[in-house]
Amino acid sequence: MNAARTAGPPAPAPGRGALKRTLDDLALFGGRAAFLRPLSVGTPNPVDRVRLYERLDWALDNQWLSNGGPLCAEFEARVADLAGTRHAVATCNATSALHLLVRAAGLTGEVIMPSLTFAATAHAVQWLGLTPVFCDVDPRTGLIDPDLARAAVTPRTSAVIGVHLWGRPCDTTALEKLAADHGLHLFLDAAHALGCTHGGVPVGAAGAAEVFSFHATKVVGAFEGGAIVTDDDALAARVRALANFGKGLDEVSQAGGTNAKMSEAAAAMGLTSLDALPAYVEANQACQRGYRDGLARIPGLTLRLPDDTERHNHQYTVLEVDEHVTGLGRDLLMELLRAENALVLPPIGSPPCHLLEPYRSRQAYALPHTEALAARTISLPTGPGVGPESVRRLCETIRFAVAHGAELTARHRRTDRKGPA
Ligand code: T4K
Repeated sequence: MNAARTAGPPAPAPGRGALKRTLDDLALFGGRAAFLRPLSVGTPNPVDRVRLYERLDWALDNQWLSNGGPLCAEFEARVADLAGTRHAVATCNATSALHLLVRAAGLTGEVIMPSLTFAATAHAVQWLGLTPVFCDVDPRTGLIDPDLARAAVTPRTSAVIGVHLWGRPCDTTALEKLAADHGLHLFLDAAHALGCTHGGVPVGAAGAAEVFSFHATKVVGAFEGGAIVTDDDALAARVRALANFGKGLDEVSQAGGTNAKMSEAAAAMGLTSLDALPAYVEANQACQRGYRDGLARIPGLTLRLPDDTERHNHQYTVLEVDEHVTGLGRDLLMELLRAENALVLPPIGSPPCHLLEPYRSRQAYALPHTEALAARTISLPTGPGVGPESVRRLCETIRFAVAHGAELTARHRRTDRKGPA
């Protein structure tokens, strides 16, 4: 990435309240914020604007702006290359990509998936009249537990969707066996896992197909975008046709279709963002190293870092807070950091799908590992806009807060009861 040409906001400057010595120094209790400008999770990664505008100019001159244009084809080739698959079909977003797979496979009835995922995984299925069935995760990984997925199979089950949550690949070998044993379709929601490997192999070729997201907040963004990657020639042709109003499908199998195509503008952005993927990964990794060093040996705090024997995009850094040890709950720690202008968020999957409507009022689930993880974790800012100094400052603030966990919680309760002065 050419930094000089990549205009973006400068890294968040420290506020005058950067150093915390007493509880009164915390912005939560009226002190000065540690960050002058907000330090956010989900800030889009900056792109080389000159290159982006060149590509947009080229598309405008070319007078071909959608419907499988040359930039879209180039984007698909590069995504397939990254995923190690024969095909990539670019779409307007990942939710539509999941819709296409549900339709292309002719799924019916129930689809098993983890509840610890973004709502889109479940909504994509229920929007088409199917029933998502949620199963619990392995508490060590936060990923779908294949044994529990197997236990959830009924005669109505037509598919399983595994999710590579936070870019950590789920156990596709066990899920493939489950699918084969029961004659089910297996799809993978790889929205977070572009550029990651599983057993040294790029994420993308497991199950019948995998789906990436290129939403603005993802490691590679196309403003909005998605892609289905697969080695199945027939499936690729079918989803491509379904994404384009069903054109090209023969009369007998005519299934109608939708419009889920990627525009040339999105492909221009996606390509320019892909150009910088190594730089994004490096920046994310530097943030993760900073968090690992800055939050080391704090009782009650655990960083859920990716497996370092695999290639990873390091986009999501998740911190787990054990309130019984810290004396400070996840929600209060988030409130405290947000007051400091560090706009941390619950990670993707919190709240989990089974606690969201329309699922919550339809069926009660007992998913203890999912609920525990969703309630105890925080997503920390990463990316080129964050920088080591911001990470260091954030870690210092967290360290200070946890060192005074019980005292801080008690004071917050008293302040809360009194209400605003
Ligand atoms: N499967 C999984 C596992 C997913 O995580 C997702 C999407 C999907 C499937 C479906 O993919 P797509 O159909 O979207 O391609 C956002 C994104 O809209 C969504 O793509 C993403 N996952 C999800 C985890 O996050 P919201 O509604 O939570 O976004 P929002 O508006 O609350 O923004 C999150 C943070 O990002 C905030 O701190 C603001 C910041 N932000 C956001 C945007 C859009 C920016 O700084 N700039 C921006 O342009 O869904």
